Amino acid sequence: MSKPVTGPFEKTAGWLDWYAGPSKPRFALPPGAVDAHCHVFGPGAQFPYAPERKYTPCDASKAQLFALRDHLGFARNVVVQATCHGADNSAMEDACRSSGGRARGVATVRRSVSDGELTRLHDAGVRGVRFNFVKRLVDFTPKDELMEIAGRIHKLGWHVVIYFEAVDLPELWDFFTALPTTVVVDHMGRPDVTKPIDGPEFSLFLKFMRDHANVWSKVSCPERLSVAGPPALNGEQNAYRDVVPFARKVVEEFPDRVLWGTDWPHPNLKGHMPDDGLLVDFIPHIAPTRELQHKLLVDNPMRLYWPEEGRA
Ligand code: 0GY
Repeated sequence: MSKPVTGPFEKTAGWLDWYAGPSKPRFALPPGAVDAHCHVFGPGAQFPYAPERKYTPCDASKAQLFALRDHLGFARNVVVQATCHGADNSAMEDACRSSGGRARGVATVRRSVSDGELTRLHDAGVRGVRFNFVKRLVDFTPKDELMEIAGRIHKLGWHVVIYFEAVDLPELWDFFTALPTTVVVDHMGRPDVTKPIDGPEFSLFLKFMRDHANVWSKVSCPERLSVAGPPALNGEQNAYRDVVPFARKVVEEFPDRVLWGTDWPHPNLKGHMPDDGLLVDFIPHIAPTRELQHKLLVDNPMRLYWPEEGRA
């Protein structure tokens, strides 16, 4: 893969560039596997970053994303709008349109979005909107505006992706449980993996999924959630070992409502930038059987993002 470059924008101080020489995974992905959470950043010269952004990344283009897809052995991508692009979905839309049908997208929209724009995004491959409640990433959009958007995109058959921190779930519960669509939680609602798996926070998250059959979860981002750290520090077998019980619990209890993604190019990581090949090697630790792996990587994302192909 080519190396990250900086465009016309100054990167946020301390920004870690994505890993340019990922290893080949030892874990063989099933044919048709989907990387269901990844981003494109710019390039800033072509798709400028949003004025209201909270960080300025290094560029991470669609060509670099597709090269990573092929290198790791994925067949398809779901490109999630990153907050550094605000509600300007151009880079994500361009990536979807350039993918030959191998990428679908999740957009960020405001109340002012027209029906025509929604139709255009749908034609490009967008199948969801993302509502972000992580304070360091966005200024909040009022909940009545989000609920109005959810009602509109529900009619298109789209879903809502939600991103929040575990401590905020109680306050957001009523809003989340009133959403009319399928709801996909990013990164298991960011559990604090130093806390017990059967403690109140993660128990509430499991209850959220148990009591609401429309709620799905991405079991992604061990590199973001781990305190134990990456393979280089701890030996490959123990990579991100503190995240394993949390992710495995979700995969085993809700095998038909889980998704996995690389999260390339890994915005806002401190300390280390993961080798995406080793991230793929994490999958069998959280989905130990071929059946679970197939649901996680093929059946579930296909059902949500390419339902017209009717494979699951
Ligand atoms: C992620 C996580 C993060 C960032 C974003 O859109 C974004 O800026 O999603 C984060 O900083 O935790 O899923 O990529």
